[in-house]
Amino acid sequence: MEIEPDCSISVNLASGLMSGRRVGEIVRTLADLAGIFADEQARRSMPQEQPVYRVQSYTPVEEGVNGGLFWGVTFLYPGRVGDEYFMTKGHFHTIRNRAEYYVTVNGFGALILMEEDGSTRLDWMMPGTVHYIPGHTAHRVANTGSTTLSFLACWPSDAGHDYGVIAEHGFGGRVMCVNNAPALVPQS
Ligand code: S6P
Ligand code: ZN
Repeated sequence: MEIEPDCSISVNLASGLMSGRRVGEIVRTLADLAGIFADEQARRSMPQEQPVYRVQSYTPVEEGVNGGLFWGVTFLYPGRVGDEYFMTKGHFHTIRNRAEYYVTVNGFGALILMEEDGSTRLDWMMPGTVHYIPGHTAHRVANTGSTTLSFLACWPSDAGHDYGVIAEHGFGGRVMCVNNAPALVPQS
């Protein structure tokens, strides 16, 4: 269903922060990310209410509508669980061929991309980088810097989010701090 577009939505281009009545927001804390990091014991020993990331989104049509676009921004805070950088849950799109754009606003990180056969690669993120995430590609972001990593996103309104495959099998690699630098560590 078309919802009347809201012209009072704006984005602060210096920070990525969106404002407007129709901007939705979710926060993911360490408690929400059980089973996501390699070192589950380390995650459990940290304050569970600690925010790991915050997502704002603008959804001018209903979720599932074919032909619309959604817009969002993610603020991924700096930190680590053991040697693994704070990261998003990661997902495939439910409709597998749906693509997405990410644009980095601030901070430094790694976009972890996994094909359906499990092959996994990284795109480095820094202010101004534009990332085209093709269909059939799971995506997750890790903050490898010491400041908040913020990135804009635009994706089709019927894409949907499939977190199940990632929750069960993870990605083909993890972004870990190895000798004081981020590296993609393959997972067996
Ligand atoms: C939506 C887009 C982003 C993520 C956000 C959080 O398709 O990729 O807005 O939802 O970065 O990541 P996740 O994996 O928890 O949804
Ligand atoms: Zn997505």
